[in-house]
Amino acid sequence: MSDPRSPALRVEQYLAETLRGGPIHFTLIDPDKSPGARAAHVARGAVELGSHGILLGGSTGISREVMAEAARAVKAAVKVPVVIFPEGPGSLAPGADAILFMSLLNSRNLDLVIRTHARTASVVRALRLEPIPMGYLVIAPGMRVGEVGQVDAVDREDVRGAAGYALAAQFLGMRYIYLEAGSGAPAPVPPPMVRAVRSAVEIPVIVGGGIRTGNDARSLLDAGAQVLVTGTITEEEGFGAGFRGILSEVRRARGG
Ligand code: 1GP
Repeated sequence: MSDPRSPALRVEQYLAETLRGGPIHFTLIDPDKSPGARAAHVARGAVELGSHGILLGGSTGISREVMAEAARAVKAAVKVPVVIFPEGPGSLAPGADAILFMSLLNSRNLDLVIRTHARTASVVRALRLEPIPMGYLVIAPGMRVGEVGQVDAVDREDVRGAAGYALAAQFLGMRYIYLEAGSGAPAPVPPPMVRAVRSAVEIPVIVGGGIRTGNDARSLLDAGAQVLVTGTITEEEGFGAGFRGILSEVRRARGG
């Protein structure tokens, strides 16, 4: 019998298998802006257009009730994984498949590096959320997460610095590295930085923040990004040309 404390790595298995076919896309939904049924509607539309998973999170001070309601509604609407992108302990809620169990690598606040994790790991287990070990690295400008996260943002030209963080994350056992320019950033993480990080590590490279067009997506995919995350575009423009262009570049990179 399997150990109930160690649920199968269902989402990680899905990610590994899907990534074997090429890069993938995740849609970030903020349950504060798109609660319950609205979140389900966005998720359904995104998945129909080819998104491979749903992240829930992204605002400040999200409540457990709002997160739980969104998780339940989105789970009922789509078959792809539903993963909590935590903003703090309030984001820990039942109903999702997994949680990005992430250390904010370049924060000056130890709570965001490890201390909150120590306080909440048992809650993650009790909620039966699959923890996905991830290094989270904020690149300038960083936007709101850069401020709230009290980061020393990595300069956009500092490709060696970013690669160093990523390799350290891998050596510490983290299984993904997320390069974050910040939600709503005027430009995504620079492709040369993505290229340097991708060639420095074996773990999958997730890139998010400021991806608004098919061209943005293409540059990042050409540089080696394996997971693209977008949020603002669907909030501001719905499923228009921008979102469709991004998904079509992901499909093209997968050879489809
Ligand atoms: C936030 O990187 C994501 O963590 C999404 O950013 O809202 O700019 O798409 P956008």
